[in-house]
Amino acid sequence: MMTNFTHLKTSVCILGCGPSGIVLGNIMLNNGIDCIILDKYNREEIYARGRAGVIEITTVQQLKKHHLAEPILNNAYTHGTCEFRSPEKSITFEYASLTGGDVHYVYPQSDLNDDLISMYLERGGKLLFHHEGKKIVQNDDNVEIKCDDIDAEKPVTIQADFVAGCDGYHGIARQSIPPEAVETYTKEYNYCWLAILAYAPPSAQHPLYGVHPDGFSGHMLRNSKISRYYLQISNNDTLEDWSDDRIWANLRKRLAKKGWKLNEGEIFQKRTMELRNYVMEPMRYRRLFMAGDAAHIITPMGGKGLNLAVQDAVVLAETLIRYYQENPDSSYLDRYSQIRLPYIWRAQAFSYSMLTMLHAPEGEDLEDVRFRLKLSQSKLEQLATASAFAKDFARNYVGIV
Ligand code: RFL
Repeated sequence: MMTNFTHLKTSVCILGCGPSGIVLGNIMLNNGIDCIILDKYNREEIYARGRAGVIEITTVQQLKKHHLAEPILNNAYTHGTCEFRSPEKSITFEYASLTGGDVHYVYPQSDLNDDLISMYLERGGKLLFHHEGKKIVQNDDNVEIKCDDIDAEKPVTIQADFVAGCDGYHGIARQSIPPEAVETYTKEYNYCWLAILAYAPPSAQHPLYGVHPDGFSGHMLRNSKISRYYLQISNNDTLEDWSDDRIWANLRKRLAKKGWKLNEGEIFQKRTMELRNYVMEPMRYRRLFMAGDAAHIITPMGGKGLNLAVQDAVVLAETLIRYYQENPDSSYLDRYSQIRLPYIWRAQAFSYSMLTMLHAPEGEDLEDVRFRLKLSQSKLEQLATASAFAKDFARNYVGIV
């Protein structure tokens, strides 16, 4: 007979199967700590949420330590050069030469996530797809996660010692924390990005960042047939305002360089992307630990979000393993947040500084806009001429901690 209610028990319930959730789950499993991962989507739906995949050296090293780096080491390509272009000049920035050879690994986030799901399932990990977390109930000696089994249309309760909120910025974990229990910091912008994917071969061998009075533009490499582009647009713009012809004309203008030609092709995806920064302190509320985008959001500038999510998961896993294996006082668990926050703020600081360096400032105060434009130009100039500035930028960009 079908029951209309399921009750499960585990040590750590992981809400969300994005990069932070699946990395945490794999490390728990490999260290003999019982866990259950649940995600509101199925595997194909999770895979379909295509995102970029600039992976830092620190992320690779941390995954290596836990035998999870193989997908990257076997499949990623690397780059150690990018180029900044403005109407006045172009700077080819060979950052690998300033970092002692450290480079970025490029591997799509959806492939990495799916490879890690395979590793987890092959080792017998428990993963509930199509289970949507609805409510987190904190008790003195356990926590209950109330969710819906979407396929069976029945409620499920998972009782755990701890819950990891790895369910992204719009998930339920963040909403379950009383506002007075944490300090939050937010920054919003009066411009956003148009993100474009086109069937067009890359127009350069490295990423291009265009700095132009009309606004920022970016050209990122995907593969030999598909390229990604970004354009800074106004928050008031809609997709209808940006015809394909207008997009190509803007990319040609904002990335212009003598003798360079933009390869064009059929645009098959365009979407607007809000830019936002957000940090929660601490990243723990009683039996709930927050990781990845659920705890902090960063603009895509500098490619830090996935990296922070994975690095959170590794530190959280190591903290929980020590807690279970050595039974320290529960205040030991505070160390997760204490370790992670300085790195998160460092990434926020770098990403913000890179964003403001490359974007045309917008605002009503024209004198302020003119002043900030000159500051951006000075920073670009320093990348080419001031070795200490360039080295510091390179180390932060590549993610050396
Ligand atoms: P995710 O990846 O959002 O995963 C959260 C998971 O939680 C599930 N979920 C729930 N499950 C059950 N019940 C609920 N109530 C649930 N609510 C949500 C969701 O289905 C999902 O599977 O969070 P996580 O793990 O914190 O990972 C964060 C990263 O995905 C994110 O920071 C990066 O994608 C950011 N990012 C980039 N980061 C980089 O380091 N390098 C990059 O090159 C890079 N490029 C990007 C990016 C993000 C982008 N977009 C779309 C914002 C490029 C783009 C276009």
